[in-house]
Amino acid sequence: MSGPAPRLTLAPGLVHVPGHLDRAAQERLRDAIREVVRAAPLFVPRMPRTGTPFSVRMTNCGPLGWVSDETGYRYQATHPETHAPWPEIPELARAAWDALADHPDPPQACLVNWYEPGARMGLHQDRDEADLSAPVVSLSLGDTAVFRYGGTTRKAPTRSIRLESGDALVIGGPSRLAFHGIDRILPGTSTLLTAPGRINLTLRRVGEPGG
Ligand code: MD6
Ligand code: FE
Repeated sequence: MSGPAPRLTLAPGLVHVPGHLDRAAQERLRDAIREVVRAAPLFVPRMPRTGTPFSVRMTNCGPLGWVSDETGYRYQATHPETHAPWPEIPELARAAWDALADHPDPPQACLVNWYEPGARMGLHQDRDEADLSAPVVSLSLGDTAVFRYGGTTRKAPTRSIRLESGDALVIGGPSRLAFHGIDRILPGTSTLLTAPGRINLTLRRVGEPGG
């Protein structure tokens, strides 16, 4: 293992850690996510009210998982289709939280997003968590993504960076409610996965602080 990767502060509380996971760790985490997907198959989330499908497919691990359908966004303890409890958060993802979150409690939810080439994620805030004192820690595997971020209002100017396989991103502190999204995936930029595409993990605290 190499030493800790440099941390680039993009805005107060918004920190990019290129190469947080080396190649061996990426391979182990990829294999662990394959097991998660075997236990909790990817599903297609739908927009509240309209039911428009997302272009990413999702699953979760950890005590709680984030789901979205016509009735709204929420965290729940079971898979929306199999109704089984979510599998455990892989050790390496837990370790990334411990290294980067600067929070005393473990993550309660780990959302797994699968992007095929052409998939994207519109500009949004992560605000379905009652505990906004904890950051969201994100890990990227596979093809590079163009990640866009702005301020805490939709009107604030935005910038973009590339998130490569093994990179971590922390959204916390004054940036916890910053708007962000994925403009596109750059197919063929990584050899980690057998299919072109990208996996993103986001680790979160969900409950009330101290709850
Ligand atoms: C993605 N990530 O990287 C989408 N949210 O595919 C997110 O929406 C995200 O990377 C909160 C914190 C970090 C993130
Ligand atoms: Fe997000």
